Amino acid sequence: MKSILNYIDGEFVRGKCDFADVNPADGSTIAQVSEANEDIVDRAVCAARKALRGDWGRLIVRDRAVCLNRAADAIEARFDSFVAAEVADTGKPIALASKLDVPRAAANFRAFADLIKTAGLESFQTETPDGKNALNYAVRKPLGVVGIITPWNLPLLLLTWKVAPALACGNTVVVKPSEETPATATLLAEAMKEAGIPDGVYNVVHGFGPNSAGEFLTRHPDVNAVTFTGESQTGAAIMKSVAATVKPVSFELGGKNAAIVFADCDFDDAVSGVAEAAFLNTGQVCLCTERIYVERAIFDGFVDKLKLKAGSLRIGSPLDKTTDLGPLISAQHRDKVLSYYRLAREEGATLITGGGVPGFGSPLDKGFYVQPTIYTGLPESARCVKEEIFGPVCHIAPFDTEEEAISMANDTKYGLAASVWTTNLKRGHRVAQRMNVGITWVNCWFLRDLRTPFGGAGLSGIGREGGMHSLNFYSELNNVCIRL
Ligand code: NAD
Ligand code: 6OH
Repeated sequence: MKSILNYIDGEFVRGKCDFADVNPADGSTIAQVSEANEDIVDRAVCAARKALRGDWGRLIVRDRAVCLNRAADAIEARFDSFVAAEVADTGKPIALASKLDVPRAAANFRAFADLIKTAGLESFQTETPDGKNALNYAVRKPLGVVGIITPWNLPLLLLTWKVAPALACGNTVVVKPSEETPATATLLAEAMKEAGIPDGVYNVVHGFGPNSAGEFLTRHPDVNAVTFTGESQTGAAIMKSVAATVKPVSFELGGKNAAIVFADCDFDDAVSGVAEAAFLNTGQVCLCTERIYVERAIFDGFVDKLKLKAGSLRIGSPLDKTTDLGPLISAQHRDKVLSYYRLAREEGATLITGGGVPGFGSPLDKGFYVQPTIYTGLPESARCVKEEIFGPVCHIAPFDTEEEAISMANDTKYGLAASVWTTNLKRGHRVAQRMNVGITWVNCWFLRDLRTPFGGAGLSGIGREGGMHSLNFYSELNNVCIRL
């Protein structure tokens, strides 16, 4: 059986206990993962601190950028291994991992290599009371050791989205990937070595959250900042854990995202776009749409067409290049999603399609599959309309006025993303700007430019990453004031 080990100071390190890495497509065990205890997490943090004082800490910005580009090259050189590891761990279709996850990992490194070379900082000429001048300018310094904790839905994409800017700013990192998907963070260690990134700059510890590697990392006094992507409740637990040592945090959390479809939309584009937003990665993307508001004039036609789209999705083996929908991540997560399918019935929903588990008559029956599911007819107060389900499921409700649609879309404690579907340019801008979220897409969804601010309001997060926002989070700015 394959072992997945911790990675500290350039060496693979075994802990005292193992846990199983399970393939969600058939329930088989892929590997045994070595869990880091508190001592191993401490060794990783010490190695990261030591590396700050070594060659890495002395690199000029241009050479750091070279290292990041070499990391991207190393990912691309091992493209097939990264895809295979991500597909086995997550059960996502091979076509998706090849198109989205692994290319984005390389793109994350390249984007921040480019940005750090050109990033400027503000300066001010300040008039002093005695009629003279002072000059203020800021310098960018690393925060130090950054703890990075990531989820299982887009493991390599979300990990590198944080590792790349952290390294661009000269930090060192200790990463704790999800216990469900430990493989690609570990493979990245090999790519980092190949890229010539000094030992101790990138460290990996494996394990769970509470009373395990996640908590040991967030409460470690020598970790200078924590960046986290995952559930809102986990964010709350991490806030408590970092409070004692007052660490800065950046949180990208959950969502209960809305799509608003106006009668003047390009109908076929809107159906395709919303179907992708509801079902991509089996609905396990924080940005996925679980609430769809459709103008009454096209409501019935839209529901029919979305049902056809859901019915045409090919559910099957992640290794089949034509598969659209793989399994959910785990038996536990499938239980959660199916509990919402039951709850929707209890809450009085009309089932349009799905609502159960597909049968294959093959080993895939041991996988954690569910059917893509569409409901209508729930009141806005229903738990299925309010709570994040994180599966291939959406609820469609009609609206009559723009004002009503905006108010329903904004009636949530989350605030991550929204999409607006209309061919009326003014309406597109007007509605998009009134969404209480971090990102609104008009006539598209999950179209990313890595320089833009990314994050959420309310329960969906704290802070923004992306472009300069990432550089500013991962840097300590020292303002120098000189009396002239
Ligand atoms: P999760 O919060 O359960 O776990 C995420 C990570 O946190 C894992 O590595 C886990 O081991 C760790 N963790 C758990 N408890 C911890 C603790 N007390 N201290 C330290 N670490 C702890 O999330 P998940 O189930 O892996 O991912 C699904 C959730 O993530 C969904 O809510 C989804 O919306 C959200 N998500 C958000 C974004 C975003 O960008 N906003 C992106 C992806 C996923
Ligand atoms: C959540 O599941 C997806 C998050 C996406 C990003 O963080 C990104 O940078 O595209």
